[in-house]
Amino acid sequence: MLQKLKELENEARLKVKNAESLEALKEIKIHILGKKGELTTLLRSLAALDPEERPKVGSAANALRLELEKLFISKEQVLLDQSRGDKWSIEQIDITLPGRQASLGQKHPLTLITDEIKEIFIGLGFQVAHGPEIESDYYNYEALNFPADHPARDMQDSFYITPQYLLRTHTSPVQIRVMEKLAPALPVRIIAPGKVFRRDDDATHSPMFHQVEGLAVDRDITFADLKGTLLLFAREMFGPEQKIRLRPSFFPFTEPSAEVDISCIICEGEGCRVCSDTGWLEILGAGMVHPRVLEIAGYDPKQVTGFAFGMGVERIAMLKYGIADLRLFFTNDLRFLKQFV
Ligand code: 2NM
Repeated sequence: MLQKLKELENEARLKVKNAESLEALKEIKIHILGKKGELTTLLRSLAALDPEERPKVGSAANALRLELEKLFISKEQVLLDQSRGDKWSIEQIDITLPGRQASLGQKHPLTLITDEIKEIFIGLGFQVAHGPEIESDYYNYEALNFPADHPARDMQDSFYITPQYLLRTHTSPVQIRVMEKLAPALPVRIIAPGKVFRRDDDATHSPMFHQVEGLAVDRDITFADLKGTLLLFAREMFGPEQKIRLRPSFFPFTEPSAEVDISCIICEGEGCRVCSDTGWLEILGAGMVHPRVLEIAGYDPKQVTGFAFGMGVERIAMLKYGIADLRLFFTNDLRFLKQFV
């Protein structure tokens, strides 16, 4: 019997040593230590032995069982390590390869233009102010001297949230809010960039677009200050040879009011398709702040005056970059957006 055990042990050690996979090892284990395995069967046959031989053979068989279990575990570990090693050798990393370039985003063309406009006015001593995009009827219209029956106030022309609140149709309410806060302190020199909303939607009008409005209030601010400021802006933005032209106009919040043209940046005043053969491009509205508006905001219109202006960022971006279709700004086609750095 002991001889049989020895043979079983030798056979098991040889098979385990030669096992080449986890599956093969499992087979061998079942064959030897399983319920119907060789060693298990042998242990069961102990009952038939002589009573005095039984303990000796029994303890040897149990010792062998423990020995073999340990052997299987260590071989299993070896095979596991091997299979991981194979995987690593497949997924080996070539550390000499150049890294994959991470693609960085870039600023939207409208942000680039807004930044440029801001820089110019910051250089002139203006500060940048912001305000809510949902405005009250008071700040959007009333305080800006829009009469109650003005067509812009119609539900058809603006986006109303409630009869009291609407999406701002211009950034002028920001100017009122700042004046209210500062008055009677002087001077006021601010620009208000941001989104504005109007009920328009076609090839040349988007229901959301961007404005930058400017405001200067102080003692002795004149129309000449307005003209000088706008001429300087035009030259910084479009080139040192720029001219500007003012034509009389009307806004409820300024008096007098003007439409401001720059000389055509395509033909330099010669006349072309872009400027409809006039040599001029309209880019701004402007004027002297209406005394009513100053008064409502908390200033004494007998003591102070102010100028204000407003421009559409999309229009300036289209002129500067030669963009033909307004909708390109809002459809987020990367082939378009990637062209601006
Ligand atoms: C424009 C044209 C003219 C303007 C007026 C004011 C305020 F608040 F001071 F009254 N802010 N912006 C203004 C004046 C805006 O945009 C075409």
